[in-house]
Amino acid sequence: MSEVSEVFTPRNIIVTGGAGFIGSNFVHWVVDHHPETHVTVLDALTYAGNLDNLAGIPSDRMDFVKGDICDAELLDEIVPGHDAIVHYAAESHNDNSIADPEPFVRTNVVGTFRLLEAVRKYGIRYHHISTDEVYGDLALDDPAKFTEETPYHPSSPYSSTKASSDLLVRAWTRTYGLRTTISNCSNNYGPYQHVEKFIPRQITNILTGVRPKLYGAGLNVRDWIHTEDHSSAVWTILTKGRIGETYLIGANGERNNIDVLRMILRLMGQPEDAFDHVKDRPGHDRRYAIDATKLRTELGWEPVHTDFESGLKATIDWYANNPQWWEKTKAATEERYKRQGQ
Ligand code: NAD
Ligand code: TDX
Repeated sequence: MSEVSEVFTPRNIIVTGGAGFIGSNFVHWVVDHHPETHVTVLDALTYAGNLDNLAGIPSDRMDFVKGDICDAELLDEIVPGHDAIVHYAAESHNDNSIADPEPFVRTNVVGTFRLLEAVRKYGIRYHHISTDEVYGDLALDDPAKFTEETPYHPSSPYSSTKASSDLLVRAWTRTYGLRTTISNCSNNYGPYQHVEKFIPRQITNILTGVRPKLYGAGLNVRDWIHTEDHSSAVWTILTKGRIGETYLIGANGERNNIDVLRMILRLMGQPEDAFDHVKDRPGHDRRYAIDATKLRTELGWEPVHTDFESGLKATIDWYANNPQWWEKTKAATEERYKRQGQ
């Protein structure tokens, strides 16, 4: 049994990747719920980062630093004076990792190494954001779900770099006594998700008169969680989690892709068969499923967005009402997919 942590009250945190989909949701969540906490966002603003995601945050609550997590000198400049790093920055898309894995090794593995070295040097807390994909996949008819004890078995270049980064955190914690926690979350959905990902891609396809694209037969299962529930879980783990521990985050949201796509089509007033089957993803994981008992029972966390259909409807409305947010990236994203035959 590892050390029982006292409740940690972070006053001045760095959020890496805070201009991305999930990181920016966490920044808003902290600003809205914790007036005592100041946030410094460190983000390289890659194709996936967007400062508009942080619009409306008062300047006395957040500083923004444009920079690369692999830049050790920059970390020496900005880390002192902070009491924790919450590390979201990553190359996050499986299909991109299959087309070009190198940025994934650099940002996800080397970037995490640089942050851990800075945490070691300045003696601050560190929370590591990871994914359920590190556990590989489950068979469609397997009653099992992933737990914190499931062996690592990643399938894609993306998930293998995330698994590598988790292992670095564990080793730095044991060897150097770093004060860390790790969370592995299932598939997120909600506003501000890049149009390369499944749900926003299909919504914005329909909005632009393009038929949605389903990989293979569409029987693959993902365990969906609203990104706000992910944010509340991360705050819970950062403040109450036991040092050195891993917590799985999930909200019992298992659904197969074809059912999600049909729901999107129905909610958008389209025939449920108005989509194309396209080439499957190489190595496509069949099913993810999270058992979040440890997080729920030990730390008392509960999701609030438990009605997937109403969360999906609100997400569709957000994309329909905010075309200026996604239109500039849509064409380039679809060009990339076209080259991959998807
Ligand atoms: P995203 O691609 O939307 O955002 C990633 C952010 O990181 C961007 O703002 C980007 O500019 C920034 N970034 C990338 N490389 C950087 C670098 N070298 N230095 C500094 N900043 C850099 O990703 P997301 O979907 O918001 O995912 C965030 C985190 O959550 C990732 O660690 C991902 O592995 C994890 N995660 C995602 C999901 C999901 O469903 N999307 C599920 C579980 C875990
Ligand atoms: O056009 C598509 N058609 C399709 O059928 C796309 C983009 C995806 N899919 C399928 C592939 C997956 O089975 O939909 C499912 C979800 O795909 P993604 O949105 O690419 O997510 P996934 O590969 O499951 O990974 C996501 O969840 C775990 C995030 O992108 C990761 O960052 C996170 O770690």
